[in-house]
Amino acid sequence: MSSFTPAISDELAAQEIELPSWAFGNSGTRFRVFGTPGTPRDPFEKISDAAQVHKYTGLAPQVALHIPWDEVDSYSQLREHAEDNGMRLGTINSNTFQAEEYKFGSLTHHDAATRQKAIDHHLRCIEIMNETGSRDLKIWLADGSNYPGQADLRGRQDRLFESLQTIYAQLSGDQRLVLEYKFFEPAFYHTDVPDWGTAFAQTAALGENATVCLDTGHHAPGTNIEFIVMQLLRVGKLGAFDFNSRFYADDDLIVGAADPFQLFRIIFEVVRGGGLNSPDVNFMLDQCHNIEEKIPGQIRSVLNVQEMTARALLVDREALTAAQEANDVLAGNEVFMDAFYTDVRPGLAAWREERGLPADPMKAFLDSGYLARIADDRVGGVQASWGA
Ligand code: RM4
Ligand code: MN
Repeated sequence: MSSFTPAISDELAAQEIELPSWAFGNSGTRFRVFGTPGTPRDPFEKISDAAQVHKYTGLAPQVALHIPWDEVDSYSQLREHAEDNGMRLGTINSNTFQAEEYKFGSLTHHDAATRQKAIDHHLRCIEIMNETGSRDLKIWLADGSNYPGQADLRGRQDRLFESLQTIYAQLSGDQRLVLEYKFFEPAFYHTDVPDWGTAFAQTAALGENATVCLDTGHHAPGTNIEFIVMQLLRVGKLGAFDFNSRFYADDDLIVGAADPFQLFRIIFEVVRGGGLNSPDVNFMLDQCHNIEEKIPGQIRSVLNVQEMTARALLVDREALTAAQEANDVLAGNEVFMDAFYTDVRPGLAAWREERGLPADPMKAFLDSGYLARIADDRVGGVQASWGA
């Protein structure tokens, strides 16, 4: 028997984490893209790989696509393939950072034709969403400038809003626009959507189906990310997470690898703010594996998210509130830290077994022989993300 209360077990059972298709393709650094045996040859194979993560963890039934990296002739076939593998197609991520025209910007560009090209790309993404059954269009822009005086900061912000409005108007039903911010890179002086305040201002003006995506790797060092989580949940604008971890910049490392305590603090605020297992908040991973094996890397990440969720759910909220209201600084901190230091791994292993999942998903996957099989089958696979 797992040691969790029935309420905690139920929350854990409801948790879903979306995988990024690009985690399964080749990626690298600015200096080199390293290949891996068994690299997918097409988006179908990326989904097959993602399905392995779900098969062994029960945590990840949805895959996000990146367009054009995941362009296929038939999205209904891709959807069928996903469904045959027990998966759903999820967030559609747009890409306006790899075409020549976007050198000086996309949705913010001063040239109307360039802006239109970027808008059209998003309209194409919405068409794809209609075929894949996806709810969310996620926009991350590489737009920015490198030198003071290079660009009209205000004009770009105004044009961004106009472009987003045109895109937003094409959404239907429960579809959402999710705007992701990042404080720098590839631009170094200014970025057009650098922070949650800008993403909030833009999406608040668009309407209620526009929300903010918080990528945990997109803040300046030392930023109190859990505070942002709290605030966005409080005002009903936290639409999605891109989870990953970082030591320095946008490192896109395994979730929880660099700072497990930060992950705990973030997930605690999600729980506190009603964002856990809420349809309003999509938990996605945004990681690019570079030197480690890709499927095990994703397995490690989703398990880390699950472990921190279990720990966050263990916080004795009543005792915490009592300590806070008594101004008992040390008691409040102790209640919080007690949950963080609890080793939930044996409890989760038992919880998994109760549900017919392997107690040790990583070992079960490695023992399955899947990696050797794809290494033999998929000679010449070059599906790439950053290297494309
Ligand atoms: C960006 C951002 C986006 C992701 C791309 C690959 O830095 O995090 O979410 O789609 O990388
Ligand atoms: Mn991201």
